[in-house]
Amino acid sequence: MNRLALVAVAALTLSAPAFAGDYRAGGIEVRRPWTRPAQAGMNGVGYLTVTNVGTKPAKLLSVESPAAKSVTIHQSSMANGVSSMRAVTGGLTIAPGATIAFAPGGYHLMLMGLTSAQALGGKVPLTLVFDGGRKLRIDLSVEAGAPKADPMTGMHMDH
Ligand SMILES: [Cu+2]
Repeated sequence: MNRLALVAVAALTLSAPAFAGDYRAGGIEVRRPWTRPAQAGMNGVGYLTVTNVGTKPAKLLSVESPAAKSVTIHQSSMANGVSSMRAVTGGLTIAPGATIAFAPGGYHLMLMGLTSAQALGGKVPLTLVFDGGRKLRIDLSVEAGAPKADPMTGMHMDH
């Protein structure tokens, strides 16, 4: 996909309230949940965008999945040229109208100990647990991801 096409897709996603693969329930909206292919027993990494479309703060407390032994919220950061990641404890609060992006280099969901392989084109079920007993059941779609972020993925896409 060339650069122009990518820009067009991004603009379309921003303007469409209910894109395929998006979820909305209980004042929470999730867009474009995805992950990369991974082998069983390895760790997977989930990405998505969460928007609080309600009028009160929402707190993402935990994430559950039958596809992994456990799921934790992680945050990557760069300090002095060194990339590191830490577990986010105590949940993640999203202000009304705010969006939190889980994306390469920032927040992400670590799927620890995958119970089966994540194959390209497949789906990985997740449940996002928010305060107030709200739960949002979503599927991460297994995609090759942005070639820029991972040169090896780009090479394998040429097959
Ligand atoms: Cu991580």
